[in-house]
Amino acid sequence: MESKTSYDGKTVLVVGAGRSGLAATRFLIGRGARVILTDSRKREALNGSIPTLPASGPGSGALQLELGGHRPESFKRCDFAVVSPGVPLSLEEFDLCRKAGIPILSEIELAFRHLRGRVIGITGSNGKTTTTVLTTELLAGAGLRAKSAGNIGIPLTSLVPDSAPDDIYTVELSSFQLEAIRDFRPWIGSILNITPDHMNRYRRYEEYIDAKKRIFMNQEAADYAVLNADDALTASFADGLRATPVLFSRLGEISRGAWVKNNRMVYRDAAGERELFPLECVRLKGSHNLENVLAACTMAILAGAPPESLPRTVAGFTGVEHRIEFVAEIDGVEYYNDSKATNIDAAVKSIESFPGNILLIAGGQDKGGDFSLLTDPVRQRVKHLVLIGESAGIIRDALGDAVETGSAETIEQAVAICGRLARPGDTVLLAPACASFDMFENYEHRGRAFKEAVRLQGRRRAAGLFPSGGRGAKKRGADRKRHGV
Ligand code: UMA
Repeated sequence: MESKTSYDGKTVLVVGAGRSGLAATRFLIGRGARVILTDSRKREALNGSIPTLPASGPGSGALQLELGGHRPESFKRCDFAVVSPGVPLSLEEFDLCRKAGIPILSEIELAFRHLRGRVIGITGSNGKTTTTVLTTELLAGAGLRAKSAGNIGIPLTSLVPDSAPDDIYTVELSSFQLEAIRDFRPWIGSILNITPDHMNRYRRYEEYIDAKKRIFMNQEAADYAVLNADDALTASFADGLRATPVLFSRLGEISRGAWVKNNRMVYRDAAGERELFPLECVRLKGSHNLENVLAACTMAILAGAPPESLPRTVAGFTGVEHRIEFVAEIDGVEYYNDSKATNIDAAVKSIESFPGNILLIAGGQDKGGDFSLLTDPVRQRVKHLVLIGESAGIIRDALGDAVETGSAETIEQAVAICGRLARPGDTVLLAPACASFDMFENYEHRGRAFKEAVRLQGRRRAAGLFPSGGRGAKKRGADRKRHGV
């Protein structure tokens, strides 16, 4: 990895002025490049996030903005282009780069070319963020210098300047980010699982799978490919990789990696089989989260964490914001925020994490998935469904009469409806199965809005303003905050 390359005299086109584009712009200007930053949105729509540069001195005159649309000439006259994850490579203007032989790199690729330290790359349709954060915590708990980055919300480029050879970067990777890598080569790469997602960006499911598989394309035998033995598709990738495959399984025995034996997590490698910890140590809800813990432990051990250092961190890990996050208990009803359940499979897993009596809030921007896959879990565990957002009609049609269904204009209204209908022992769950962009800036914004609505409801109940379905029920620590489960 070249860490000191200068871009003096180079012109770089950065496409997309979101978090990735801005981080790439700052980095490139710091290395002497002249940057053309372009975004289809106008300046007013970009929330004032466009960087300002000094009028004179280093960096002055290095930034040219092209907002409110993309100018074809810029795609023809740059040395290379850096594409943000949210910008599809099918964007017409990129054909101009391709015709002129101009490389198009993802922000992750740019970062990798300069990063000092080792990279653990984690992708998959679901569980990426939880696994990324837990892996980082397991490594830190073992005294290693680990940091999370990537799709989790921290552009990898922003960490390059302070990176050091001893660092380990646990990088959450989306299929979008992997589409435009060239040399990116994680020391440890993992695909946790694959189910259809982002079908509004890909023409065929295979294209999405192929994008995910790119995580392994530059690996060599000294690298590791960590795969889920319980997911037939990802397990099948083990054959034909140059990297050394290491598997994890919650259902069966495997020869190398982490698995479950007699309700205990064990790890087996050339040194033999070791018990890691009893499953009761895992505080996260749902079998999908057990897979995330297995994956994280496997990667942490491969990256040098002593197995005996893991139980303490696992037992203290209560999850990540917006992923089946416990928000409050109000009048005996528990509220959970799973705003990150942005696809159908994630919503199914979320619903299946609870035994039943769920009041579900779902809906948002449709990504082209098959909502009828929600029918069985909803029929079995959901007692009332409140739909929000653009996709409300499509979901209602797909689910038919599977459950009593209502709708709401806002998330506050949806929480209020659920609060009225819920009885003690019930669970109100936000698991949208959709993207958030029709009503919110992103899923974090949606999750925060949900949590605020729940807390408001708690305060109103405490003030006796609204009678609840659970009125008269013994209040079990109303609004008791207990993040994660
Ligand atoms: N834009 C154009 N031209 C286009 C399309 C978009 O200029 O043709 C512009 C938009 O107007 C916008 C910018 O591109 O201003 C958006 O770029 P972006 O969506 O890539 O936003 P970033 O802020 O850079 O966020 C991205 C990831 N976003 C997406 O993949 C959609 C973030 O993941 C990630 O945290 C961040 O980089 C840092 O790495 C979010 C996400 O939703 C959480 N990811 C998807 C998911 O998890 O399902 C993949």
